[in-house]
Amino acid sequence: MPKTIIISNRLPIKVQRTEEGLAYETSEGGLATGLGSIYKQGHNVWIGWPGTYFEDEAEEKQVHDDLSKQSMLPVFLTESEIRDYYEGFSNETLWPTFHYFSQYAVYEDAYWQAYQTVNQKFCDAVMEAAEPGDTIWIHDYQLLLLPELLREELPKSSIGFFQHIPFPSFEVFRLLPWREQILRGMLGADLIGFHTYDDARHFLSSVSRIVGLNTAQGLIDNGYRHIMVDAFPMGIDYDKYAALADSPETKAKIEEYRAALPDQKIVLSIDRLDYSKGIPQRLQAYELFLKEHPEFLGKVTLSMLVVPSRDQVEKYRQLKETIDELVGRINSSFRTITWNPIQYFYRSFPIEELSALYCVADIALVTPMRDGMNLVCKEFIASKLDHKGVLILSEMAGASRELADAILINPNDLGQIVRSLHEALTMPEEEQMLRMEHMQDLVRRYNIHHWVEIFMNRLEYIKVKQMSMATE
Ligand code: GDG
Repeated sequence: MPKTIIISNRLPIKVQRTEEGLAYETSEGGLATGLGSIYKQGHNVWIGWPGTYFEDEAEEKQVHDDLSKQSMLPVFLTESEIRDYYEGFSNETLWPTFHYFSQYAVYEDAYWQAYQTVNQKFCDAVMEAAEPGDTIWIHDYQLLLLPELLREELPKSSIGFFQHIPFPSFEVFRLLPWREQILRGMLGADLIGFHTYDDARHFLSSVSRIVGLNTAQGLIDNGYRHIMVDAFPMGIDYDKYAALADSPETKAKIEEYRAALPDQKIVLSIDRLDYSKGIPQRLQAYELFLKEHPEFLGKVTLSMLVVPSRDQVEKYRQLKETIDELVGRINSSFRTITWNPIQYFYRSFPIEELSALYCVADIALVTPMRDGMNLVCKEFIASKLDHKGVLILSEMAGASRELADAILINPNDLGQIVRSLHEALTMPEEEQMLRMEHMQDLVRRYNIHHWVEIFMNRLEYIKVKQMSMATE
């Protein structure tokens, strides 16, 4: 019986060492929810790194046995692989390049070597589980070489690849010394998906100019197969966020927050710590807003959550310092005994508290410099049961292609962000509700389950099309 194999760098699980031994916490992330309906069925399996380094083989064996009961197969990485493949090539070479921060990119041969080794390691793990006829779905930029490695082993199988981060224009992508190997790696897939048409278009243009293949109509002809490239904007588990907003736990938190911030307009900002998210620019715009609109002093609070991420990488440490300094400067310049302009949290929150924050926020300020999609803005929309609230959204987020009823801004234009904040804070309720309801219809319909279904159907379709083209 053919099965589906999902592969991502991280398994949807956190392993913790407790006094009673190893404990496993399953991820609540959107991808895990969407794919949960697939990988938990029959013999289907999810393959990935469990996120931690294990010192001895006995512990690895235990993790392997425990996870296999939950349809997961772990790929173990050594300390140097974590450093060079994950923190190195994935996060210091590919991440900055793909987010148009190529000045931050590190071109290090040792990183590239580790990236190839670990992609091969993933291939070996897949080969332990795979049989002819299986469908394989590979996720994201840490595994760009895997489609081709698997194609060599399983020439006839269905291989899908989805990239969760942007694909940059040819002029930026070409800067990578390993550009051709990377593209050839991706071209092992039958279907290559991105969040937006622009990402797909950039990818096709790189394939045409670097590899020299014909890419007409989003179909790449490599002489053996036709590979389809398309946009699949990812959605969220809408019902989950709507139900959370209605839960007694969230309602209790909402009361608590409202009592703590009486008569305040709340502007919400939530991101992982990352330079692609535009956090310093957002703070500068807020500072400018307070200077230009003194009538709002004492009446507006920026609730800013920054979730710790990649703190082993130097650029992220520097970014944290920049944010700390800006928050300190703004709070010390503007605060009064009874009011603080910014509530800044550098930690992650339980999902019920996140939900309560989405509910109480009057404005979500989402201003990434670049973002593949951005799910935070969709979660904010799903949480607004009273249909009130305004989304200010960067044009550089994939989500902006769908959410035309947000106030769209260029994150480099601080004056425009200031004007948008003012517009949002003074927007009549009827207009807020009209815009919000439009966005809710869209986010509800194009949810995570729809995304999974569309991708899987398209993969099936291209396999059938390949066969009919081969016999023509
Ligand atoms: C990559 C791409 C693309 C945040 N703080 C807390 C928390 N979160 C959750 C949010 C949301 C997720 O983290 C962040 O998702 P994003 O989409 O905004 O960003 P990335 O992590 O960069 O994801 C991105 C995505 O992949 C999917 O393809 O949209 O462009 O960069 O779900 O809710 N969750 C909890 N506590 C927190 O404090 N529980």
